[in-house]
Amino acid sequence: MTVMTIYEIPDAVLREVAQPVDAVTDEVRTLIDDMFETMYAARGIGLAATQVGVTKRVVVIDLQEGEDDEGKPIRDPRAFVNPEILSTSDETSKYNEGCLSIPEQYAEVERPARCRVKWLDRDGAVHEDEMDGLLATCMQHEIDHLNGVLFIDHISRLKREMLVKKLNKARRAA
Ligand code: GNR
Ligand code: NI
Repeated sequence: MTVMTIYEIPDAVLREVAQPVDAVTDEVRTLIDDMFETMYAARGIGLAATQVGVTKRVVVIDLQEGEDDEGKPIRDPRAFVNPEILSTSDETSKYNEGCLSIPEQYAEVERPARCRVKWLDRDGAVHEDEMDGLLATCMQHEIDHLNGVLFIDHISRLKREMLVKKLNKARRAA
């Protein structure tokens, strides 16, 4: 198990379109395990392979809701290989999004409130499900990464420029 490097803007890898996985092999399962370790270490709720510099269509999500009696997070790791949005609702919802590739910057993003998604699990089995709430938002955010799209592409140019300036200022101060 390895904590991988998370690439941040303006790294060019974040703008690449990821390639579909043709078979869920042990190599893909190792990537999934390393992505979970990386995501938990960074305290994120989702991670796309693109963010760790691997341009394959692999996503991990754990909404990390709740903790046990000892205060440890109750884990619900979910892996998605070749995730595909089949349809989206007309109804939208707004969520204050963040991204591990744009550290500590947040902005309200409007997206479809629900989406129907098809994917392969870590054993290569096909699944299809209707997602809503934070899971729907996070899945759309992660599939965007696989297509080289970031949440800041969904906000106004003025807000984007302000956010990037804030990030660069925080980086200079660090
Ligand atoms: O940790 C994350 N939180 C988050 C909050 C709202 C909407 C999407 C996300 S995903 C993000 C981790 C990340 O960058 N995934 O690509
Ligand atoms: Ni992100």
